[in-house]
Amino acid sequence: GQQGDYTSILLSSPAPGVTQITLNRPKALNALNSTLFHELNAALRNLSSDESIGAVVLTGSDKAFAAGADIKEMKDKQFAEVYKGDFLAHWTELSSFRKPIIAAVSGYALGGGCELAMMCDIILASPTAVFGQPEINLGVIPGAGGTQRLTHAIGKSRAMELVLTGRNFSAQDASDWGLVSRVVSEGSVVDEAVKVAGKIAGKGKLAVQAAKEGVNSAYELSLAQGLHLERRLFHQLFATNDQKIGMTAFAEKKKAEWTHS
Ligand code: CO8
Repeated sequence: GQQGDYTSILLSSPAPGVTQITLNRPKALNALNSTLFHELNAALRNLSSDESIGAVVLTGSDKAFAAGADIKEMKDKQFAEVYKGDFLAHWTELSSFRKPIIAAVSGYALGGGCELAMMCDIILASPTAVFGQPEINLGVIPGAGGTQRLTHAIGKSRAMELVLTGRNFSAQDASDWGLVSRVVSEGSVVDEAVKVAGKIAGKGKLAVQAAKEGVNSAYELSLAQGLHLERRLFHQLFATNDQKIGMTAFAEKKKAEWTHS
């Protein structure tokens, strides 16, 4: 079944078209080690090709989304090994996942945990969420997007202060600064994320994929290039059945029955 032989993640189906991935190393506050990442990547690869899945929720426990990369696993690594093996490169595979993925963050999202949340498309936070890039306290720097995605999300001065001091920041700060889309009531973050994922899973998958590609390109391209790509994606959707289905349903005051084609 879906669960496969995973030991560090749990898979569940909380709503039609939605898979929930729960990071599950409770004794290590979901510290991200290589087993966990191999399992996460394998699960995402399976979900990519699963036509029935429209969106994914990624979460941890009440206490920790993830307390960062596994410090014990990496503490004795040598330069030659990490450089030759491009340590962490495969840890960012999630950022090329084409379906929407929503991080539901409770508790600690530190270091690689914060970076993992930032690789997701939407972050919802519990009031208990604690974010931070504490790598400076370990003699290193963020290695999976913390100097880049955080800066894009919250601006240079804030990102610089956080990365240089390594101090944590609250769910409210994360919300005020636009890192997360909202703070939900305590205990409801997974339910809220599943609701959002379920809503997305009910849309036409081609339009969803194009929308995600368009928004993501805003981080990569100039405004002119981004607007050009957006227009092309928009035009391309007129080659799909779902565009005819959606617009005809509107005109006939019916509910669109997407064919994802
Ligand atoms: N790595 C390994 N083990 C960890 C980690 C971690 N990051 N975090 C917690 N643990 C372990 C603890 O060692 C402890 O194990 P044990 O019971 O065997 O002693 C167990 O989890 C419980 O932790 P604590 O007893 O420390 O729990 P507290 O409630 O007292 O404290 C904290 C919680 C504040 C979160 C604390 O555990 C902490 O500071 N953790 C480390 C946070 C950190 O520095 N994270 C950054 C790591 S570096 C990093 O992420 C580099 C990014 C690389 C890219 C990643 C790609 C996505």
